[in-house]
Amino acid sequence: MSSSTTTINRSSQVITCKAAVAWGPGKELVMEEVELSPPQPMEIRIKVVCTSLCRSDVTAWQSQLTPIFPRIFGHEASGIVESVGQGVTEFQEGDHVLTLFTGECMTCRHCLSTQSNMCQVLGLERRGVMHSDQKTRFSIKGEPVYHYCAVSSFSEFTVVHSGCAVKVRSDVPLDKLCLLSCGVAAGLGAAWKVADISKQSTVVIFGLGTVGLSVALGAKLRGASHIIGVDTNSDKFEKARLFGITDLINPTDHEEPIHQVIKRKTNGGADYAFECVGDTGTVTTALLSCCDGWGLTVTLGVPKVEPEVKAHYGLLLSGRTLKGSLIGGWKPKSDIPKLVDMYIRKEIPIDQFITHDLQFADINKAFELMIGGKCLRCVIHMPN
Ligand code: CXF
Ligand code: ZN
Repeated sequence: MSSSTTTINRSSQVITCKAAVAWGPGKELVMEEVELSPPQPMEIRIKVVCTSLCRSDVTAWQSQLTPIFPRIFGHEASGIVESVGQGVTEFQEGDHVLTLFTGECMTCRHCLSTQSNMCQVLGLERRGVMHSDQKTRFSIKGEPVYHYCAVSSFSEFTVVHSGCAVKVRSDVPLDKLCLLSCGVAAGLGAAWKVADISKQSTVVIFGLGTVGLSVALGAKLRGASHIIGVDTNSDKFEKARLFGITDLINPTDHEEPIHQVIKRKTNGGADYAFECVGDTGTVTTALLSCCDGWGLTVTLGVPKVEPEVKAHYGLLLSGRTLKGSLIGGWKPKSDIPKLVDMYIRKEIPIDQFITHDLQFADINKAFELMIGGKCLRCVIHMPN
């Protein structure tokens, strides 16, 4: 007699899991039991292992401008593939992955260009739904719960498009790697790929959180000779020195405009300026702080209010460049595995950015720490 075996096809089942749901702007997250659909064609379902809190999660959660609630935030995460949807050949169950808040379809004009990482198909999703059908995969009692950046990692499990995840080697701790899913990759890429900082150059960085300090690290590794850090919170200065910042400025200690202080220190302006605050007034200050001729300002921050940048046209006429960058200009699927290898070779000290390890149940604590300027990265560990 042959014994019968039952194979459970997980990829066709709805599961329930715990997620930290935001019910309104700025409202404390609530642990809820949510239903999560199976991965649809070309999607994968991931068991989230770790997720770190990024400033832009907090900005979007607080924003009254485009309230999309209830919502599951989180876009910087690592996990393990639990099941795959129809048509997925790139991933299989058990693969280690990082989520991507801006994906790579590999076939659109931008994915085919070496000059862009702005995928036209799987780019930044701002409406709280999935790219393929404008629907949510999460629900509570049948009512939709919206996504964030089509990632939503503040959940034990999530579903993402297979183009919005990158496979990583399985011998690297996922509790460290999650930082390469956004913040650290964004800063390093801005320094290396977008600005392509040269040796002996002068660099000024506005905002000394994880992104700003990743820029500093990138600048130091490129041999910049003078790295100036600017932040209104002097508590950040001690840590900043460890990342290679040689000169620290708190604008509240100065009466004259801060770009004048920087111009004096840099003999007429820095070679490179990086805006990592998310304030359009600071973008203008950054432009004013870099030099005529070749000064380059790179913006990385996401503005909380006023999205328009103001600058006198003469700043550009005199040779400056203003350039934006999303996830450091990296093509995430192709480039992030290279950063993972660099971490393994001890070329990128990701661990130094982790100031707190928290359990998922304490996720609101991470928000408090971020708002209070008391952390770099809080890594949130999901239950096993
Ligand atoms: C952001 C970019 C703007 C939208 C949300 C995600 N990236 C990193 O934090
Ligand atoms: Zn982020």
